[in-house]
Amino acid sequence: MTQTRFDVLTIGNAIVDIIAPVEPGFIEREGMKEGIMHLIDTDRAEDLYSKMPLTRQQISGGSAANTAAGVASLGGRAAFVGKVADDPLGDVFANDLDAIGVYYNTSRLKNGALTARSMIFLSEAERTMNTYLGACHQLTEADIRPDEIGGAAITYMEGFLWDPVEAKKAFVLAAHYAHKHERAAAFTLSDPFCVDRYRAEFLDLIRSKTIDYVFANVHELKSLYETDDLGTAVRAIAQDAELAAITMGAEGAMAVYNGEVVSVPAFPIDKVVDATGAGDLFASGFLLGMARGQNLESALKTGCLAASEVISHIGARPLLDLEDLSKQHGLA
Ligand code: GMP
Repeated sequence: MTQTRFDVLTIGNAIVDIIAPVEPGFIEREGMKEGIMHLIDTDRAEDLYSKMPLTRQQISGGSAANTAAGVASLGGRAAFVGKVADDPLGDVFANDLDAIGVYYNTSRLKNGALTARSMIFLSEAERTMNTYLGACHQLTEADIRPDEIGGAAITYMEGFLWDPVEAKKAFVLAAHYAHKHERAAAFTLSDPFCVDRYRAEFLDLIRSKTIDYVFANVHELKSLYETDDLGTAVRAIAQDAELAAITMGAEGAMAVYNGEVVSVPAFPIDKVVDATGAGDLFASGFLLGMARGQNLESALKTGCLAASEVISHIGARPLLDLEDLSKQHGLA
């Protein structure tokens, strides 16, 4: 094996979150259901965007992109593959990755679809999301470069990529390139509903060893094996996967590797301000630990520490330098 160029390369939906508070009545007047995620088309996306107050905050998101940002903040060499358009929000997305030191070189989409955005309206009690997927759903095999994947110790992908047919092919091709270069391929189950849509295919990816490392929270894992009992689900994934990393919210996280099970508690924090990104940042720490050959316990602890930072504030990207934070806790 040659030397690696990246510790972790992630592939996923490239989305910008646009967050703004709205006055009472706005949600209802616009025909939205408060607290719910609505999928919207181009016209609706442009209309709603124009109605957002100028005080809106634009923060790049996307699950796998958040993970790459976390790896870079921890001091790792990170890369991201995902599709944005040649438009202002595409610039926001690329600039945010550049600013944190994530390598990002996917060609921009030029056929008219806009960069994906999730407009998040904050009312008194709820976050109401309106997500337009646009360009991010047009990732194809042509975006998967053997030299980039082959240069990454671990390639980590979102289960969400199974929604668009072309992205699914890109996912499988990336796993193939990773193995061709004797690297590891990992994926996250992403969401319990996503697991529901693709259960048989996800199990096949794991059992056929297309994927080496599986990331899941307890809801996703139980959904995969259609059981309410976590122990049953953990025994099943231990049989099927070489390595599984399972997040358990306030209970911490667990890794199962060749029959060995290691658990660590959650990193204590005063208050969970916004749980968005917890799983993404856990993955950053755990993946970087594995890429650097740390033991399971250290990798899990780095994951929990990174997660604790991102849930202490609004937004799914770290605000503190996670490398400094991990040094302070004796983990770097
Ligand atoms: O959900 C991913 C990770 O985020 C978990 O493994 C924990 O490390 C962390 N996490 C999630 N929810 C909580 C919580 O309520 N409290 C704390 N301290 N950590 C959490």
